[in-house]
Amino acid sequence: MKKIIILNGPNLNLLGEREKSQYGSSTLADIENNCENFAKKNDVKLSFFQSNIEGELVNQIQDSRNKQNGLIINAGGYTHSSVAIHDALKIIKIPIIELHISNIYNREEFRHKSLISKVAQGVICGFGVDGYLMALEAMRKILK
Ligand code: CA2
Repeated sequence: MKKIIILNGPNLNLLGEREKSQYGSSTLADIENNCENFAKKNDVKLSFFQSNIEGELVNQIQDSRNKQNGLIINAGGYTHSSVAIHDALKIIKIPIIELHISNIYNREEFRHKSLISKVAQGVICGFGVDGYLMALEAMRKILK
């Protein structure tokens, strides 16, 4: 059974509480439930991790290198600034998909740059929380 980890960065623990016009009304728990349903149907073992702390995300990425077959990451605001997360992702040798709920390219200029994209196999953004399921389906195909 393939193992996939879904990492979420800062503030994504507050999904569904505010900025619903940008990020929708689903909570992170709703997203995890939808992903678990996908996992059950597709014989995938999922893990989830969310942190507001850059170093904790780096630790989790490092831990994933020998334990997971694929990694999906919404690094939140760290997408645009974190050399440490970029470096950690570059070191691991498993496929990586970058994910964003919103379309970062039709928002503020500072969101147009991603340090994650350089080390990701592919990027899904702008499809709302459905993007998590799209990323899982893409990862399932990569790992086939
Ligand atoms: O669109 C995305 O998924 C983002 O990664 C979300 C990040 C943002 O900094 C990126 O540019 C794009 C921010 C997540 C903030 O989440 C909130 C949740 C509830 C209320 C307010 C913000």
